[in-house]
Amino acid sequence: MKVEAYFKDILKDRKVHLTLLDPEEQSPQEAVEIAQAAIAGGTDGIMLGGSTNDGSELDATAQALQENIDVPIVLFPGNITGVSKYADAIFFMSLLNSTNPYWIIGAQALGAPSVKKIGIEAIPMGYIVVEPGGTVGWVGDAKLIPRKKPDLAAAYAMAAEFMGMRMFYLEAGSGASQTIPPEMIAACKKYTSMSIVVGGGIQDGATAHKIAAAGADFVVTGTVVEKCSDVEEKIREIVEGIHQA
Ligand code: 1GP
Repeated sequence: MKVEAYFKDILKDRKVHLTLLDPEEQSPQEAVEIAQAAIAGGTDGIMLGGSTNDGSELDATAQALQENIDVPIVLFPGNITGVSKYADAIFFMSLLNSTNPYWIIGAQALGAPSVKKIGIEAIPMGYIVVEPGGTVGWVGDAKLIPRKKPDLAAAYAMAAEFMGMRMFYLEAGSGASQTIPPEMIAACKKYTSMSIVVGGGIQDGATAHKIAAAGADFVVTGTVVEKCSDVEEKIREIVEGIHQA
């Protein structure tokens, strides 16, 4: 089954948790160990990417994961170097609130031929960066959506849906001190029928629950597994919070 259909199938019953790994943060073998622990804790898929990516590290990590895990591996590209033939799919994203056309469509055009060539599934996704925004906000020249303006986020979501995108990612920035506000998630959910993805700064089950209860279909965590000693237990706590929503 294709990855998007696989996730849609899960969404009929419950919400989805994805674990984000940055190939630059650990060796391929360590990435496999973290992924296996996260899967044991209940994660539904592994996202691979970062704001600064080296293509060879990405390939090595994606290949090691493909040989050792069964859940979908989805690329989360930070630039044109974020493509690998060892993944199952790619979130083909446009940073809609960037002020720089490179991040809205330039990198996508440059990367599209390699996506076509390797033939992996491309899942169209609108992506916006909200305050505080972190590294991706800076790198992506984002005009950060103010936290107190849920309607602005919803306007971007509606535009993304009208342009044919099927997923919409609200990003607070990796390691953000504040997560996406629940009212903003609820507004995007209310005005569109896309799958809403939320990430940035989610570190515990209670927060994950709040995010999912507000309307997120996908909850993404990354940094938390880099910091904790028991990945399986931490992911289980987060996944339980999401499933209860
Ligand atoms: C970053 O939204 C993701 O793109 C995950 O953020 O690393 O804070 O979990 P964290």
